[in-house]
Amino acid sequence: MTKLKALIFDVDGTLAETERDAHLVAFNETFAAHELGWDWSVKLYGDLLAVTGGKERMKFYAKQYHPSDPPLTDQYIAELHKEKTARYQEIIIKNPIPLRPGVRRIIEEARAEGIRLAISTTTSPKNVSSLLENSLAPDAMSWFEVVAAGDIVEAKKPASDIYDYALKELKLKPEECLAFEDSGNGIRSALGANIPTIITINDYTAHEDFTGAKLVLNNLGEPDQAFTVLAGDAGDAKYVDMAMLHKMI
Ligand code: XBP
Ligand code: MG
Repeated sequence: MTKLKALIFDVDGTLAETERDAHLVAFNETFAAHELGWDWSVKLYGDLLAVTGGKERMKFYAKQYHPSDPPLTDQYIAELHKEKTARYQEIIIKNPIPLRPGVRRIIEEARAEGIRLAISTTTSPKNVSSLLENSLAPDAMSWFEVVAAGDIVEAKKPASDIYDYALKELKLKPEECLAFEDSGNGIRSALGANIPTIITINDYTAHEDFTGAKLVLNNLGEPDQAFTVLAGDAGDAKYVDMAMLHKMI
C-alpha cells in the first residue's frame, strides 16, 4: 500500500525555465528604468542565483559588486522588486514560458489519482499564479492545495522553512510527500524538512551538489522522450509517472 500523499513542486527552474528568459530580463529592465547602470549578464546571473529571492539577490549584488556606492535602503530594494515583479508578469503573459517535459503530465496524473499538490518556492506568490495560469491552465491555482511562496517565511531556501510550512499546511509527514527541485539550494531546503527529493537539472544548476537526492534526471521525460538518469536508480522506467513515484518512497 503506497504512502505517497502529495507532490510538492519548486517553481523556477523546475516547472519551467523562468530564470534566464523572464526573471533576468525583468531585473535588467527595472535597473535600466531606474538608470542604475546595472546590467546582469546571463553568466553573472548564474552566479547570483546562489542567493535566493529577488530582494536578497539585489542587495547581495549591490554590496558585492558596487561596494563603494551608498547602500540601498530596504525600502528602495522593495520598490525595485515590486517593479521587477510587475515586469516579470508582463513578460510571461506576453510570451508564456513552456512547462518542462513531463510536468503537465505528472500534475494531471496526480490529480486524477487524488494525490495532493503543493508549491514550495522562493519567488513571489504573484509570479507563481501568473506562471501557472498562463503555462498550465487558467484555473491551475485551484489545483494546488498549498502555495508556499516568497516572504511567507523569513528564511528562504536553502533553509527548510518553506518546506516545513508546506508540510504544516498539508498536515502531512515528510515521508508521505515527494519534492521536485532543480537546484542545490532547493534540495538542501527540501531535505532539511526530510522530504525525499527528485532533481531535474538545468543549465544553471547542472554542476551543483545533489547529494541525498532520490534521483537526479535531466528532466521528467515523456513516453516519447526518455529521461537521462544522472544519479540514483530509476529501475526500468524511461520517464517519470505516478506508478514510478509510488515505488520511490
Ligand atoms: C528561485 C529564485 C527566485 C527568483 C526570483 O526560486 O531564486 O528568487 O529568481 O524571484 P525557486 P523573486 O526556484 O525556489 O522558485 O524576485 O520573486 O524573489
Ligand atoms: Mg528552482
